[in-house]
Amino acid sequence: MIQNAYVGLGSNLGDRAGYLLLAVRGMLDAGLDVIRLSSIYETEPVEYENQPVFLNMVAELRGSTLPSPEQMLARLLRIEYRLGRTRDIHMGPRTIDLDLLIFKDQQLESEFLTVPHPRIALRRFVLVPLNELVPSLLHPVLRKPISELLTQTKDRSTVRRWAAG
Ligand code: PH2
Ligand code: MG
Ligand code: MG
Repeated sequence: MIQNAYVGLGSNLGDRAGYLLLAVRGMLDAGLDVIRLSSIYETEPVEYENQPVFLNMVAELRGSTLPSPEQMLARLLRIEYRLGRTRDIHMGPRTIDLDLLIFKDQQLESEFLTVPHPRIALRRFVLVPLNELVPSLLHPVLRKPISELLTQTKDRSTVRRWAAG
């Protein structure tokens, strides 16, 4: 049983670490109980490769105080908007991207939201920080632990712990 929810954060424009931290503040201000953060990682762009290097991290949110997944998505989108997120190029450069990765054991698919996020197993920039927080968490659809998804992923992109400066 997964108790909590997991949000992926990413930035590759401007003050990247500043945007990650403002987004964490934004989640707390929106009543989303952030209880743990992974390290920050510098990550090679994947899927749409011709763009600046990213900083990525994962936040763990306390499940007992969460709104519905749809309500949560609305709050995350509002934070993105306030931090200057625009949507010009699909998968392209952004000040901040907040993706709902996992919401307890829930599975849902609507026009606006698919949970768990469909690309978790294809992205080292998600698997590495998620594995730092919860290596034994069983993916609700794939039924494998995050640690195993990480060793089995076909993604070969570079992900390394980021040191400021
Ligand atoms: N997000 C994408 C596409 N590619 N690559 C990295 N390294 N990090 C991201 O956050 C990212 C990406 C679309 O959301
Ligand atoms: Mg994304
Ligand atoms: Mg997104």
